[in-house]
Amino acid sequence: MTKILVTGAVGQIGSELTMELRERYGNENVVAGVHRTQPEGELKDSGPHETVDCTDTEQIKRVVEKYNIDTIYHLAAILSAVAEEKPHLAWKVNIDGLYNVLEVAREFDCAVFTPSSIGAFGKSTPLDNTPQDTIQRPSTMYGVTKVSGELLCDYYYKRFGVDTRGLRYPGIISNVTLPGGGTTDYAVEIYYEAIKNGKYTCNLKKGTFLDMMYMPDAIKGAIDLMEADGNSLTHRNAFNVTAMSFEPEMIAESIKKFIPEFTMDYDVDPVKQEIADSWPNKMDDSAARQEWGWDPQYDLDAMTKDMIKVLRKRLK
Ligand code: AKB
Repeated sequence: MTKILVTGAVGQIGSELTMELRERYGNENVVAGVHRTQPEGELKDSGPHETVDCTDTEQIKRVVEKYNIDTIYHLAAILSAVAEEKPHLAWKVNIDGLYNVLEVAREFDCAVFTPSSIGAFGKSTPLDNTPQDTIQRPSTMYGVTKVSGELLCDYYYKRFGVDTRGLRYPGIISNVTLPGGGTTDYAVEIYYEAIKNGKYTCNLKKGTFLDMMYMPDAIKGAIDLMEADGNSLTHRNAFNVTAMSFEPEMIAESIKKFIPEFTMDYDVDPVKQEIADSWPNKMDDSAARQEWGWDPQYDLDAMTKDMIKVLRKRLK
């Protein structure tokens, strides 16, 4: 019987992933690991939750033992823009936290899913059609922690046999929980502002292409990878995955198809712009497609249509 712990369960990905895992594996078999923010609503009521600060090994161990956990989706992390503001905290959470999770996984024989990111690349990486295996010399603390995390997970698999797996996520767009402190957050905020005010001020400049993905694909990707036959995986911990690549004008145009009066202007955040400029324009995700069948369902217009439909109902 699969028994799952999700760390960072109230975060942008965690809140939706936890609910999907409960749907598939049974509510009582999926523990929401929460830290400062408490779960609310369905997330709180549908299954167990426990305090899990990933920087505290004993807390992770206690929950893994209590629920007989065999799989950990380790989503607790500091995102790119906050990591530049608080590099020491980013190291502590993203690296020490991951190390603690891997150590507990080694002791209790758990499989571990860890998200990496387009942030694991840097300016010397080929930015177009970024290969699966390529130069990774990021210049941000977030990137440093993501590359180190990929390598640490590879090491735990090779050295200790821990079943580690992971995806290099692009910007994730969702309508349940807002992201916090990422460079790609504009692509979520723009939908909320389009519905609420009919306009948006973008903090990345025109022409900034980045990979993106709608949340249902992000969640399906994580679960499909964890359910894949391990023997077919060569790149266990850092699969490039993308569903679309766009720049701000393109998402604005997509929104205008549904809200014709929508307008956008720019007020560039230099820190976020510098981070975005060091990330790929578009990754090559053929390894994920070949090794475990990655096949995203949403393109930009399909995502926009769904985002607007859901947010219109909720925000009006
Ligand atoms: C961020 O912008 O920090 C994240 C990411 C792409 O890893 N959304």
